Amino acid sequence: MDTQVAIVGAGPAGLVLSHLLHLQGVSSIVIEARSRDYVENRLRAGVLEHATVDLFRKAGLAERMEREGLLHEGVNFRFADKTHRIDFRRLTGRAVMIYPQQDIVKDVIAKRLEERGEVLFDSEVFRAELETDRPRVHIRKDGEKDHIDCDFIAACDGAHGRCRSFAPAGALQILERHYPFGWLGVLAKAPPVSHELIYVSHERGFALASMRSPEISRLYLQVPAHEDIGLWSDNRIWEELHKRFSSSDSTPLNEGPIVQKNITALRSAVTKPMQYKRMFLAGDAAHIVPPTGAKGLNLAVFDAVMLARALSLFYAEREEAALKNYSKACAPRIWKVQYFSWWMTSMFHRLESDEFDRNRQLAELDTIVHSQAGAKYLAENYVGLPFEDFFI
Ligand code: FAS
Ligand code: PHB
Repeated sequence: MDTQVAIVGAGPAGLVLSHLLHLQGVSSIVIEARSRDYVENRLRAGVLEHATVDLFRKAGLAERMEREGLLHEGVNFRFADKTHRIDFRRLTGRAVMIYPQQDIVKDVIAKRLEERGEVLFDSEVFRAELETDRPRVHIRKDGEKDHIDCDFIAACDGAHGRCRSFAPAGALQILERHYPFGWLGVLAKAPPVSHELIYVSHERGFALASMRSPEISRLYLQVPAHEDIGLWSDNRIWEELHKRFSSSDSTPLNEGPIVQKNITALRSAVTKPMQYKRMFLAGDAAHIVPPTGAKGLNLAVFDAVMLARALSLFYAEREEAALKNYSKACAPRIWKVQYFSWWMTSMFHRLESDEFDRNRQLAELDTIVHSQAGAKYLAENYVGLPFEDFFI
């Protein structure tokens, strides 16, 4: 098989990249290790920044999102027994959209296949030859081996992807932070308690009330890192959620059957540079953020835009500068998003610290919700910093 860009991974980064390249007449093949059914039902993120929504609209990917997505013009912070609303619309003129990541994956796969794009499922990339102007990607599918020759490889294979390891030792450096806690996430058939998200900073730990639809709640609890999910019966989960969400100005959470629960460790990581020869990293393959700032998916889309633009310029004008400069061009936004995600995480989670730190945390939250400048700063970062339009 032969193509211009071999894209490893059918997550948001790989799929959006493939679609944007298609709009610019650049061919690509997406190679995905898992089945179509698996990637279309994998529970992940749910908050879309303003710029991500804008891009999907311009790229013709927004039809179902417009119908089923939930526009959120604000968010709620609950601490010290009170709830405070941050009004995104008043502070920034913009909003976020709640639309499940697996629905984005479903929509973009359908669009690619509708446009006769190539997405190879159940095909794992296990090796790549990079020391050449025509890289070769080696694939294993149903035990059979095959390969794709291409001009460029887009490594969009996620947090645990192998593509990074195809670069020689020392070529890529990973800067990272591990947090001493994780998130126990549940999906429950229970109407959300509020029409907007509620972030809680409680003595017992962080909690978050999000949603997937007016019938489905997505709820999170801070738990110790490496916690065994087996220790958390559904009853214990609801008990702990009620304790952390209770405040003098709130209504109790609605309970319902828990249809999915898992624990995710929290980590911050940045790979630099995001390229080696003709292989370019995008999305979680290049950087990981703790989900407290709801940025992972949005940063993956940002990378896809930056890489699609650089590759399109190469094919349109044989212009290599944007490709050479890809890592440098992405770095400022990646570090701003890393900072915001780290900041939200350290502001809301119970740290193994003393009462001084706890009171400092509460004062920080109080400052944010009661200072116009503080609330505006948070709102600007939460709805997402604008990124240069792909469609210029
Ligand atoms: P993805 O991980 O989505 O996609 C990578 C793809 O590459 C996968 O489909 C994988 O199967 C494939 N792949 C891997 N190795 C391969 C190989 N060798 N050959 C072929 N294919 C290969 N963000 C939030 O904002 N909110 C959340 O609640 C949230 N929850 C998360 C929960 C988990 C468990 C994880 C890991 C992330 C979560 N995130 C969340 C962040 C998430 O949204 C990511 O940022 C987003 O999925 C990144 O998209 P991609 O970079 O496309 O990577
Ligand atoms: C989610 O809806 O899954 C979600 C929302 C906000 C976050 C993280 C996850 O910060």
